[in-house]
Amino acid sequence: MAHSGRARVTAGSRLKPPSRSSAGANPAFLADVLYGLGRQPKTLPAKYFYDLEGSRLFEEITRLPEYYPTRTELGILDASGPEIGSLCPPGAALVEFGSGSTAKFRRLLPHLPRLSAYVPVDVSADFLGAEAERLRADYPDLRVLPVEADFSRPFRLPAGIGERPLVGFFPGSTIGNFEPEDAGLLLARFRDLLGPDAVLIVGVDLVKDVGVLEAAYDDAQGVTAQFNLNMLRRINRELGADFDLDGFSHRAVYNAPLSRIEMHLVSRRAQTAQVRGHPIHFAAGESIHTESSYKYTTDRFEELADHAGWPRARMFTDPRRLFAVFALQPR
Ligand code: AVJ
Repeated sequence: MAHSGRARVTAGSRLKPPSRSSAGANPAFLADVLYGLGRQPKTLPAKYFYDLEGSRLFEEITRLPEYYPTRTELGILDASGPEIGSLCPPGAALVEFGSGSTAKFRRLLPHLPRLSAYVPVDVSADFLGAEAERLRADYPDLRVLPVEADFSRPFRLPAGIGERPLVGFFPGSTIGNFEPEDAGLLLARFRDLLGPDAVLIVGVDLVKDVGVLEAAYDDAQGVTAQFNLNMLRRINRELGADFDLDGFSHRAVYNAPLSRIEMHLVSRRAQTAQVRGHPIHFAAGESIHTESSYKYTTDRFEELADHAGWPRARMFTDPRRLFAVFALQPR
């Protein structure tokens, strides 16, 4: 299965953009689902939120009044763009990890001095190809070199790119979906990939009032609830399961000792679902942990980055200090 060789597998240990791919394309899906639902407590990997409908629901989430991260990060990129851009070496190539929509790259682009190439890295080839075409049309002088890869695993940059100074771009607080230890390992891998003259621009969601955090993951319109439940809908469709979606409710709680928002699907009653002939029993009130979204203080994130080989950190934030964009340098 996809997680073989990893000692710990927790909900949300992988990422948002990865699975925009089409139905049933991932052969590890069944194994991951049976593995997660066979554990105590039950879990499902957050990466499986993003089928077509899940990606659409996530885009809807980013526009919700309660979901502050996306608009706050875009505001920071606009307000601090000139300063962030001035930290980036002229003529650099920018590598975006889990590029998704490229909307954030487009906001940063005007501030990047003579960018020589844009390298979006994403697991969804279809998505990458379409976005690359649109960018080429809008910026005919920009070299767009998409890489189809899971950035949480080792991958190669396109030939010729290594000669240029490199800027890494990892927005969206995607790093929050990793367990802190894995987040550190990931930053260390980015350091090795990007080299000693790199700059890494990372978006990080900050610790804040519990009410604000929980509302962002449990909105009044119930879009996040639909997003969470869509995981079961996808399992029903792609794995021939028979989850009763009305039998589960969405729950988002802030786990303060671990500084993370947890999303759960809670069984409303005792019930049994079948997944490809495997019975999965639920007690009333039993939950499936579907996602963790870690929140950092600026100090804690700088410490994590420092230990991962990024000792120099500039921090940019919004007036309410909801979100931070870091520009990290290896020396
Ligand atoms: C895409 C992982 C950054 O954790 O805020 C949004 C995903 N989950 N609402 C986040 C998400 C529920 C999002 N990330």
